[in-house]
Amino acid sequence: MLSADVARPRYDRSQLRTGIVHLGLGAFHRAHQAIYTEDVLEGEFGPWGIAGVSLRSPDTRDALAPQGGLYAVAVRGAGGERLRVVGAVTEVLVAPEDPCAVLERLCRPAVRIVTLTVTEKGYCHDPATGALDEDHPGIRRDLADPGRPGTAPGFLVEALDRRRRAGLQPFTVLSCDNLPSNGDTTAGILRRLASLRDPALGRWVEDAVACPNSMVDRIVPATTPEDRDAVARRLGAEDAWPVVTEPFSQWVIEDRFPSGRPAWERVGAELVPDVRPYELMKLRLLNGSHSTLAYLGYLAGYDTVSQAMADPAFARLVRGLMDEEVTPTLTVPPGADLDRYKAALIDRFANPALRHRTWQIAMDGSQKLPQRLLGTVRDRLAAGEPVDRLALAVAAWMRYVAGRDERGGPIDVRDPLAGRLAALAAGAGGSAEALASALLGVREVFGDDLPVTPAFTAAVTAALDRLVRLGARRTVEGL
Ligand code: CS2
Repeated sequence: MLSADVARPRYDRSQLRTGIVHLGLGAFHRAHQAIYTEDVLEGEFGPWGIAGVSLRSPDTRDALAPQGGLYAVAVRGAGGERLRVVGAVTEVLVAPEDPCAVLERLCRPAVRIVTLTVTEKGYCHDPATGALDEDHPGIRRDLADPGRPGTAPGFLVEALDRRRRAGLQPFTVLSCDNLPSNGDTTAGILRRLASLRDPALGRWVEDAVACPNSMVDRIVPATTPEDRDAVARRLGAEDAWPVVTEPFSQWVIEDRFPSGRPAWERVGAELVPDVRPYELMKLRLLNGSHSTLAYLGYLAGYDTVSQAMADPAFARLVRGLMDEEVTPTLTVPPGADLDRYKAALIDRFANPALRHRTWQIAMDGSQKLPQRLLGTVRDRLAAGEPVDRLALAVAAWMRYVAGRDERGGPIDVRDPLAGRLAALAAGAGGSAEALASALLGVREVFGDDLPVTPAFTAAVTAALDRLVRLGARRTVEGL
């Protein structure tokens, strides 16, 4: 028996039909897009059940299948915790176990939208340019054997091809990852992969498949065993994998859904003609600060974002980064109030009820830096303005991926380029200058321009030198 104060689906789940396939069924999707769809179903029932697909591990399926897809969301904020059981996920598939089943779902006429949260690296693209990485091993495999895909682009293109041949409408592809112009980027990747297979398919993808841009925002740290136990106690039932999140949630979507969509605008999503200003505001202020806190905070010995934010020197750094270096590069989105937005961000980062690990955010930096920090750097440099805090964040990433913490212990660096970054760092010996110069040469991160921009390379090298000599805490304090 569920505790009486826990909200649960009020619609008849047995009547729920799948209209959305979601690739990348992680905690973020379950605490964000699935909640909006759940709210739509509560308000006005419709054919919008979600078939979730894990592209790698069976863990989520193994947790959710015995629960019939139900799971709990714990929303933790200043006012305590609210619990809710969500019913929108109708089934969970594990792509590597059965790619044919995934393709079968993607080809159902009733499926009208495919949403994606596959993280930056799941797009198999070059992070500096946004173009498909044609040498990506997964892409090469999917080109060689398109009927058994492994990557997200491979699944989408194969399913689109089958739909085209069957005379079905394509689905709308809605990226919900923190990429710049995530819809346009996805469209370019799909078009390229499709035309490598068949120019006619490439043209059809270009003409017929809508890929709206979207900005997604909710902080959803990885669930810990303690979270699971605490949720079970409050729920009055076991949930093998609940998700824990904050009260804040935002979803801004470009309204291009030729074959229909749930009425997400009725439940708080913002449907707008142009997502770009929202996206820049979010990627640069929130995610840029997050990555800054992650690398510097980790090096300074802080396990979580809220611990780092409790250090006045770090709180000052984030405020300075946002106000002095990021804000001048932004166009204020219609109706937004940047001062309130930034104040809310500070509160969200400081939320002690969330244990968001610096190590978790530090993951995949090679895929994140371009849109979180380096776009801002380019705009600042073009305006002839200083980039001190941004350069410090980049230097902290360099110190981090070199793989040794400030006490000489190993850092578990997770990044698709980890091996190459570690080899470059090893080749640089202990010198800050050599390390900066070696890592600035990683073109997928810094492009062709930044490594030859002295104002940037000098600022990064000076910051890295301070980090190596003084450590992260004292460097941040000395800003
Ligand atoms: C974080 C994001 O892990 C990360 O890199 O910066 O997941 C962040 O929590 C979300 O984008 C918030 O919307």
